[in-house]
Amino acid sequence: MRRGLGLVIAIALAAVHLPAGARPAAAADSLNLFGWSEYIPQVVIDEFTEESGIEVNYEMYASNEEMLAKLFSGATKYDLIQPSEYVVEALVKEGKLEKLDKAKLPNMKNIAPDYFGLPHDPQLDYSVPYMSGTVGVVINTAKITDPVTGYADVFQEKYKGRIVVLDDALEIVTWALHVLGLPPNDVNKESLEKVKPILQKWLPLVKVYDSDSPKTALLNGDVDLGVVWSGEAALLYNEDKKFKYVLPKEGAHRFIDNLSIPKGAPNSDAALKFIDYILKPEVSVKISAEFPYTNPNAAARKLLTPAERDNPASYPPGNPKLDTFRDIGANAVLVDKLITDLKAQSGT
Ligand code: N2P
Repeated sequence: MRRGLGLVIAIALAAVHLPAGARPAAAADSLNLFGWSEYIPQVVIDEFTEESGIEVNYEMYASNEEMLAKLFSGATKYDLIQPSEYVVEALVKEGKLEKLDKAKLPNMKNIAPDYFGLPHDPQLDYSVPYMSGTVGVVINTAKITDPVTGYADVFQEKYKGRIVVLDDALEIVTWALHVLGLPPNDVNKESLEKVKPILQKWLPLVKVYDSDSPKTALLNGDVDLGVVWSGEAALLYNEDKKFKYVLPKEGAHRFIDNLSIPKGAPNSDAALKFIDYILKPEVSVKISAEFPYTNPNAAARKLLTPAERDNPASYPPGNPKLDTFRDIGANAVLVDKLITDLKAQSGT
């Protein structure tokens, strides 16, 4: 690996096995949307099409790295992507995002003020917050009676074969960094050497890797605890109060997922229309209803039901101050390799 290679280029070069992408739609009134799975309600997309006449081709991914690999494979010209904050930081650095025409985004006024001034895009010139959330521990308290307060409590021999985790290399590595008391953004060759022995113990305990719908294995009783996205934990809690969500005591981070337009997007006007559409409070609450993450839209938050507002996974009590991920450059490739190798060793 050449030194100093940016994250985006490094990821693209590392992507050797790419699934065939959908071809861009030829019609002028169309939008190629590439977003996270289990995140954008179909009803929101359908109502947007009804109102605007713009056909939406919606493709999904389960990690930022998967999105980057496909974006740079060039198989499809996407108009709208949904990168997390650390990926926005990298893409902006490398000039890969269109500057947003704010005159076409009047509903940006609805974004809560604390989403401005963050390091990845302080003025929100290239990204509009879609949803925010945390990653934490979820426990089926009907099955697990011992206290579980952090990562080290989850990854115990006695829970072998009862654990679900996100299928996300960067996430997994940062949990081990937290356990070592190392800053989660200190991801490099040296720190990866330190987390390796921990992960060698943890990964063989895992039964299910799932970033799309980790709630499923918990709901159907395949596993009893795990480390998942907060919105998934919120859905579990809605289903049954026995599912408890805790922010790990060793440290947690919050993510901010955004809508951004890749440089050279063929239908950037349609993309701007979609962004402004989802910023309408009455649309944004529909997203919260189906995918109960932390809504960055202040006007929409006022429309949430008390039950939605009181879901502790969606809106953590005490509103703890949590850091976000930063761009780790080409070290992303080392993270991916470490987890791939360890998974192969552990036979999972
Ligand atoms: C939605 C995934 C949450 C995104 N399924 C985590 N950044």
